[in-house]
Amino acid sequence: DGSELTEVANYINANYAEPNPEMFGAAKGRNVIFVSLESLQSFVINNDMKGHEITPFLNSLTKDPDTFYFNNFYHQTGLGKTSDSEFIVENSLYGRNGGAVFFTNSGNTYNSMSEKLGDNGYFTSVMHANNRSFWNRDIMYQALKIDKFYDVESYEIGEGDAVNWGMKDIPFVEQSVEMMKEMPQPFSTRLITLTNHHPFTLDEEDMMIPAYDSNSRTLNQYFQTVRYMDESIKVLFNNLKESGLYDNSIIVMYGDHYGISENHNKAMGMYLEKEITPFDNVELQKVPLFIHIPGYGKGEVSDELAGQMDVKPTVLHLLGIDTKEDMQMGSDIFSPDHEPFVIFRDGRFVTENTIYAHEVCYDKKTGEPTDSGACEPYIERATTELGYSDLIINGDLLRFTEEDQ
Ligand code: GP9
Ligand code: MN
Repeated sequence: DGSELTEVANYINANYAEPNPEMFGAAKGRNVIFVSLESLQSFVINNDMKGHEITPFLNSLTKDPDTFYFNNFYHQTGLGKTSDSEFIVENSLYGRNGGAVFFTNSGNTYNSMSEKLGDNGYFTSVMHANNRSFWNRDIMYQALKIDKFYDVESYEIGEGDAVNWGMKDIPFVEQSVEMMKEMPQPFSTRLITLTNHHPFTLDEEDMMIPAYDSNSRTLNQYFQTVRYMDESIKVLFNNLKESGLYDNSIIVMYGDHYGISENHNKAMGMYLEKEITPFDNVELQKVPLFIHIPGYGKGEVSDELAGQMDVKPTVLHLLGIDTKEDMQMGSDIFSPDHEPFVIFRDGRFVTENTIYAHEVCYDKKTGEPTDSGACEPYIERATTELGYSDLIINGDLLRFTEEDQ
């Protein structure tokens, strides 16, 4: 009821971070092109596999003056995988603990990023070459007030254009840019890539680097599909430049969730040359975040500790859109008041000095268990925050905020 909402709102207000005046509105009026990078983890960035660069294009972006690359950024998804990442980025709220919120709460009222962008004159969409009902997207996108879903029916999948789960990323981005040219501007769209999906299979002609040779076929092939996805992002940038859309857009790209599960710890340990502990498993939940602002010139590699929850306020502030009244769990990464604290859906968390996993408090620097006192205050905060997010979703509390906004 209303009193629950007040309690949650008080918590959220107390954690609000004022935008950085230098960044607020830095991309005002521009199109926003989000790219959900399927299963991309940060460990491959600026790394090599037997001397082969795995992500040459993304690596070049980490050194690009128009790009902010966040190397200390975590996914916060649960069982809803890609759909959870979409939910988090749209709402700055947590998904569900034991299932996909896209299925369980698609009838709720939300105050999504797409809705806010729509209110600010944007045409909003998602582009993804899969069936529209997968993850219940067709229904949830209505609740999120997304204007249009370019699903598999919007694409022409010619001979040799599909592998693994469906359309290959390169023809997908090529056709997506063609459709972007027809969108009313300013627009916001989210491209959801697919080729780098378990079980990471690829046609031989698309293998640009060899497979790895551990006991895990999954990890062995992962490097090759990541390399292919990286190539598709290069194609995306080139085609955006050719289309004339590039200069008046920003491109925000993030890994949606892990690709290599803990079942492959042994192979992962061989690649990273260390034994994988629960501490390392938390660190392996890092996914890349790139914010590319053509012409900006003052980008950098940032090690600010942040998570997917922070994307919504960060991007809205870049566009000069206020979030002071929003029921959001994240905060603007560029804000001087941004709090370095990332909570996972399962209760694990990361702070500046500690990592908490399976009731053990680890020292961030050594990776060794430490006095639980260092984690204690954050354990309560994590429980509170997850609980408040659940309260909002289970009680459909945002329906009470609609009228007075
Ligand atoms: C399917 C794609 C992959 O449409 O988003 O889903 P995932 O299995 O990663 O959640
Ligand atoms: Mn996914």
